[in-house]
Amino acid sequence: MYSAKMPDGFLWGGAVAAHQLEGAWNVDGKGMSIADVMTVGSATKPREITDGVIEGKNYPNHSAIDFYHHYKEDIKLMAEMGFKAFRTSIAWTRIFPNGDDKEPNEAGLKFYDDLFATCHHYGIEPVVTLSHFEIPFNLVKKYNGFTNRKLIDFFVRFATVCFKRYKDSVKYWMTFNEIDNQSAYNEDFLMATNSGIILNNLSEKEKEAAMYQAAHYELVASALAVKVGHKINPDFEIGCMINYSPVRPLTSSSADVLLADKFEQRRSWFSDVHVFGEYPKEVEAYINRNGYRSDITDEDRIVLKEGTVDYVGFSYYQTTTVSAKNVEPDKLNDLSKAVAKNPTLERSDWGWEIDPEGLRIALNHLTDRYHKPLFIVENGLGAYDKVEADGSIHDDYRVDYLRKHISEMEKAVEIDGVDLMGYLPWGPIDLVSAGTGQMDKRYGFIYVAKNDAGEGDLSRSRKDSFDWYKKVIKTNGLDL
Ligand code: P53
Repeated sequence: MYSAKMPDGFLWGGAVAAHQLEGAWNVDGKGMSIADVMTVGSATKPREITDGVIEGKNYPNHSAIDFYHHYKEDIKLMAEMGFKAFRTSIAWTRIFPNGDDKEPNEAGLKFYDDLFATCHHYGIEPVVTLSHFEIPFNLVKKYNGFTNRKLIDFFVRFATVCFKRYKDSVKYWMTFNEIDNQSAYNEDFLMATNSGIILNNLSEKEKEAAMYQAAHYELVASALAVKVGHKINPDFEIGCMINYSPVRPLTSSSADVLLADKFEQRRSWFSDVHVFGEYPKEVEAYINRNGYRSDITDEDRIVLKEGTVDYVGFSYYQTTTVSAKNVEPDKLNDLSKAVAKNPTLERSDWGWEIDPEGLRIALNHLTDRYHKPLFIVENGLGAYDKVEADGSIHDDYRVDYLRKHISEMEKAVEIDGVDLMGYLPWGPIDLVSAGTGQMDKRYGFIYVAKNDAGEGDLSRSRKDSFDWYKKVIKTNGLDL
């Protein structure tokens, strides 16, 4: 298999999000977030988003893997693998429990002081997402989330407090996790997690309009944060974060090819605005034609231009295949309607298509489009693991998946000249799945004894993939 040494300083590590591992959901002054009102689901059953916390329901994020009290031992294990970087998010509700509070919560700020100090103790660079699917629930209820312009101020206040407090302990930042997920605006889960919008009674048109308006406010909030951040510390590297899935036509027909292009335009505009500071023509025309995003000011357009990002962070899980049999190119609105099954690819137990070469394609597309450094901040395979009688876990399927993806990544760097900052696969330690709320959909090199029903003593152990990834990092990617 192809392999190559990565450049010096390449950031090998892993990525998590606060709400998926910390637990301690109401400890030390933390407020309720959107993640705290999502029940457990499964591969076939969506998570329920409840109106507040309802007695008797199973909310897996409330306790998760209790990283809040185990982070020292967990970071130590990551250091043992040789991690150079660790991506996590700052739970907004630890800092501003209601989102619209005037003053931050000191106990929350202190937790991240200690976490980042622990990382630095082992020479691990923290990489921090500001908003990762954990908007304060009070902002959802009181303001309808990001459909309200006031949210810009609340987010910027939160970002500013974090930038000032962690000025010397965090260099790499991202503003909104997978901001482009909401292009599938009919999905309640994606609108709630991206923008804090509860859709219940909206028509499809209203949902789409809400998405374009909310995303606009998020992009303005992101640009303002980038500006503030660079003032606080000019050495900050502040990126955007998208869920990048290269698009391809199911057949070579012009209708399929045009649909694939339209799909790409309608999905990549979020990062276009982040990187170029202006809306692309196709999306501007689409928005105007439909009368969406009624509130955009001249001042907003200036802010977008002034707050462009330093790098493009992205998750890569799968490619997307589209068919004009599903939707004609000129009728494309909700992107999920265009998606077709790719007959050439295998799938995970959760139906996610597995396509390692797609990662090389992604790295090339993004480089050609943006001419910016790239950062792979998520990639990985969610799988069921089996614990043997002696406690060992032989996750060769995980190693196989990651090895193939890393090999393609190394081709992109070595052969295609892509400027890549690092590789942070998702969930180096087992955690709560965002999409399903399950514990048994596992990504980790480190196993955590807890299952979907919430049973287990939370003990940590090394899977076979632990030693494999350690070797990969030690050889800077040469020995896969
Ligand atoms: P889970 C949807 C589509 C692609 C990535 O996902 C997604 C989602 C939301 O589920 O989420 C990202 O846990 C996200 C992480 C998440 C990870 O991918 O559903 O940034 O929070 O855990 C994996 O298997």
